[in-house]
Amino acid sequence: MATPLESWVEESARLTKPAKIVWCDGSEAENERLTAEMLRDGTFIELNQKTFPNCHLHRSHPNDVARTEQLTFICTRKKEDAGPTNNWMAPADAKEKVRPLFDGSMKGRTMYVVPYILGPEKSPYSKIGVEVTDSAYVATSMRIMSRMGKAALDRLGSSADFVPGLHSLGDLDPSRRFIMHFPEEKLIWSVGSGYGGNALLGKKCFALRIASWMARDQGWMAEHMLILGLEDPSGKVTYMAAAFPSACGKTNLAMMVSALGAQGYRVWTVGDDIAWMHVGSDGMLRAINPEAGFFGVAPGTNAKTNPNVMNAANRNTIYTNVAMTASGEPWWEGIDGAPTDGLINWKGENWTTGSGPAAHPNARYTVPASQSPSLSKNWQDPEGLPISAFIFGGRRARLAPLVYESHDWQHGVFVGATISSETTAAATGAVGVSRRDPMAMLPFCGYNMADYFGHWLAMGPKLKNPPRIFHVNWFRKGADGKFLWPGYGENVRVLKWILDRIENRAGATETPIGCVPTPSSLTLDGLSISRDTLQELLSVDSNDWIAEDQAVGEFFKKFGSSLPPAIAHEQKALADRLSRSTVAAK
Ligand code: GTP
Ligand code: SPV
Ligand code: MN
Repeated sequence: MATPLESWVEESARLTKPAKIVWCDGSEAENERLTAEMLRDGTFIELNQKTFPNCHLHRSHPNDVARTEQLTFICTRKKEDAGPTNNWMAPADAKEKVRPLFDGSMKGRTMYVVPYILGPEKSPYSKIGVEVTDSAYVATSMRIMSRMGKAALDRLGSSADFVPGLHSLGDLDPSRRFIMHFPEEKLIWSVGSGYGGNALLGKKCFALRIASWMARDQGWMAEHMLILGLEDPSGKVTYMAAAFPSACGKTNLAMMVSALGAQGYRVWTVGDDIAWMHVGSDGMLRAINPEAGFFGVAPGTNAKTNPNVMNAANRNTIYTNVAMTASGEPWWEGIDGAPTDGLINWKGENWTTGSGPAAHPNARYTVPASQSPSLSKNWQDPEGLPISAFIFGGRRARLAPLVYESHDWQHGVFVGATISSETTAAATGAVGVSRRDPMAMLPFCGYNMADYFGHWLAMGPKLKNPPRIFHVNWFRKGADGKFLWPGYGENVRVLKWILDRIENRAGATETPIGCVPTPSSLTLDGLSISRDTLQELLSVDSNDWIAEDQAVGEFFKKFGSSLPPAIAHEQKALADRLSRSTVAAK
């Protein structure tokens, strides 16, 4: 008898009508074969194999270079279950709309069956997905980003406990592009895009949108968070998880080379984008990284900002939409070294000064986590690692101080729910526009965000030692329009302050929004930063925050009566603290 997986693959093939079906085993030989095929048909361009062994360049269609949030839907029977921040379609309507786009979409092409495990192979918290796709680029990318192939099939056996994801490139026309999620039946349909989070279905579609739904039902958390370990001079490692919106610094923070290395503070990478967290038997929140690779933003990456990735992405790496030098090496804006003669831009054209960016601003590398020198030796701990702090943040040119600590769990949830950030090139649409992005999950929460806030509120009391909750902002700008804080490896100074708060040895000033470092509580040795700049970085202007809190109140109105009262209460309490502080100042 056919297994549930075999039946679903057969059904998918009846719909998409591929010329042949290949079951991926994840082996080296298979990867070599797919790579050779892609080099032949132009999907892959060979990079310099002497300096970048087994590295390849993929150029996606110019209209398909980032996630497309306006074409991404949560398809639940009831509209309120998707909530006011998601695009919604009824499941039957969604299938009726999209089925014709899959009908015969793989004619004359190969269908790859890509089984994968999200999470460490032996972890009880890991889950299985199977993506069926007509893109060899997707299949080879999934091999880097997840535990793909035989291990997943072995773990699945004849069980029906997997999340099926049907993917086809279609004709790449955005008017026929849909990324559909059916959380009630744990199913994903994606057509018309070959790019990143639209097409690697284990990433945003499963590990965040479908998983967040499962997590709410099952009492755990699926979050858009990096996981890092901060080692102190005694060798003790404290784990922290941080949620920043897309292209706001997660990969860089998780992989940083600490500016306080000489003093014994080091950062170890556990994950750079997604955290799955369960209540451990010890009452700690325990995090696993569902992924096995980094799909990171290339522009801005260099030997100063992220030396670990520069040392990791020089072999066995897929580059997408970067530029290429005359000697066949990858190049992007912000890499070490100026553009050289003969540079080819991300579209494959000769680049000239003034012809726009050579690499697409959302160009990416796909690199195995195992290649990073910063990888934690515990990164595959099956029980997950205990999280002592949550850090929220975003790009805020004004207003938000370098770092502050919330008063307690409920206040911290409010702080996360009010994240605001300027939009980036990670999604199509205008860049640099401020928007609310609660917990950095606005594009990734698979259910009603008001219920999601409720789930967060409910998780704290289940923990003996809930993580302390902080907010950071690396992106505050001065009057000259320049960043006030150097960022990158210097961010360890903020992580150290967070650690010192957890261990009750760092000073802080109470403000209406939370606790801000006293200037002397930050370790600034070896950093040249003026007193004035530091003051500006740490300042909290109550009048500006009054306007901010009102805007927050407006944002929450969209959830109507489903907004948890505790969140509304926090918004009001902040207003009261702010108005008291402005009265006191007069
Ligand atoms: P996604 O993969 O889209 O989720 O992005 P991410 O959150 O992992 O962001 P990433 O670390 O890739 O950084 C995105 C951009 O922000 C890059 O161009 C970085 O160079 C830049 N960036 C990261 N950290 C800092 C920082 O501390 N300061 C400044 N000024 N820029 C930063
Ligand atoms: C993000 O946009 O948050 C990413 C890139 O991590 S993608 O996988 O394309 O969603
Ligand atoms: Mn991300």
